[in-house]
Amino acid sequence: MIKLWGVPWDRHSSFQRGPAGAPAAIRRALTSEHGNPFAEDLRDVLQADRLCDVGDLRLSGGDEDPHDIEAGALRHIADGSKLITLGGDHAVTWPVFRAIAQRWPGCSIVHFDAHPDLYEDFGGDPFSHASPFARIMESGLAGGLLQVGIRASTPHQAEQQARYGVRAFGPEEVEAALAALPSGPVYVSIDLDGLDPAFAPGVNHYEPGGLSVREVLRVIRAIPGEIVGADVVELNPNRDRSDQTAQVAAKFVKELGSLM
Ligand SMILES: [Mn+2]
Repeated sequence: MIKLWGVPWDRHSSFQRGPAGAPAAIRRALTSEHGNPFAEDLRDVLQADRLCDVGDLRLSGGDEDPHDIEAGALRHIADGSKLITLGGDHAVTWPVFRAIAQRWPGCSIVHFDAHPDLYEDFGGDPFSHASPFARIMESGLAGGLLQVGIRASTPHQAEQQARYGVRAFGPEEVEAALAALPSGPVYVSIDLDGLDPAFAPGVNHYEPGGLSVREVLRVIRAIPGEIVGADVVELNPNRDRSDQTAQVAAKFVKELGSLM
């Protein structure tokens, strides 16, 4: 079974809050009567015995939040389930991945984003939403990190990519990314700002010139390894237009659910 849970956590966002409201917005889009529950391969993903919505994690807002997120993820996968996490901002990925890596050691990561999110710390915050992959890569818990859609990096983060052997591909390098996809267990992390703002306007950090929805789906479908977990993060419903970005997030949940 695949569990869908929300982590309404945006305490470590650097620019503005909002992604804590994303799980509710994505659920509304997922179950809206404007669409149907079938993925593109005609699988009825939303049946409760396939994609089971286990609700949102309750967070205290204190320093124990990361521990609570990791413990919550561990609890959900303890019965053999796979997990799709609705952020929240990208800071959720570090504690969630810690849980995933306990069950699937050496799991690789395929990460869609405009930004590498590899800052050693951001404004003094090592748990910033701009730093989750620095924490993951320094921990040695990931078998490798492949980034797609990167177009807003910095010299510091380019150094971090080299230091940790990260394979990064810009929006014009989708074919090269397809050829470099990892086998073995894979965790998929989708920051919606990896997409062009034309497709996903409901994010905090606009970075024009990004991926299309179809390009992300192409890459996900081409992953040769087993997808053992995923997250969709950085939706800010306050900046969305007519739930357009929430619909994109819901689409990724459906297609990931079917693939998983
Ligand atoms: Mn980003």
